[in-house]
Amino acid sequence: LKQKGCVIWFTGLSGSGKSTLAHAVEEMLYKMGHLTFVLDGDNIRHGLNKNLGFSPEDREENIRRIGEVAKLFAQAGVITMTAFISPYRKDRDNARALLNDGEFIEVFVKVPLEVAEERDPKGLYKKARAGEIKEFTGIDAPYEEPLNPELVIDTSKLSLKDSAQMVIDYLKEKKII
Ligand code: GGZ
Repeated sequence: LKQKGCVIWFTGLSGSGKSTLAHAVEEMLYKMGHLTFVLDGDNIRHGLNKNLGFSPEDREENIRRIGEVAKLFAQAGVITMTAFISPYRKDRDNARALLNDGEFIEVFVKVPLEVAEERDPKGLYKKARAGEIKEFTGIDAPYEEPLNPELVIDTSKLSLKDSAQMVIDYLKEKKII
């Protein structure tokens, strides 16, 4: 195999750029000949987890299942990227505990709430502020910042290309690719 199976776990607010960044990393890795897969809302929350909402319990179960699926992909030798808010530290730590040391790379996609809210690509922050969506992360639901992430990437300061390159450099440094 050209790469070591691993999980790159992107975490951050809605609108932080997790999914965009994961897909940019995927494109770079693809060009280098590596096998990758991105798990995100499009393929998980609309499928395997379509019976789950956004209560604390449902978010916990969402992340638990994603952790288990990501582990299977990693065992198959795939560079697996997950792009979910994953707001609870405990849930992210549980996902980490499923993998061997060095195989779980937590990437905090850090932007100020004001920046995410300003981007508001789907108009969800606006709805949350208007009280039309309850328990919205960052507004009336918590986001617990990672304490010891492998990487912190501020997408309000770095370009998409430079952000993706940070992940690629990390994978090279750790001899995953
Ligand atoms: C947060 C919500 C909510 C609430 C719907 N809180 O910008 P998006 O649209 O595409 O990203 C958000 C996505 C979050 O799903 P996750 O599976 O990543 O969340 S978690 O890890 O917490 O389980 C947003 C949309 O779903 N969305 N309602 N109340 N985000």
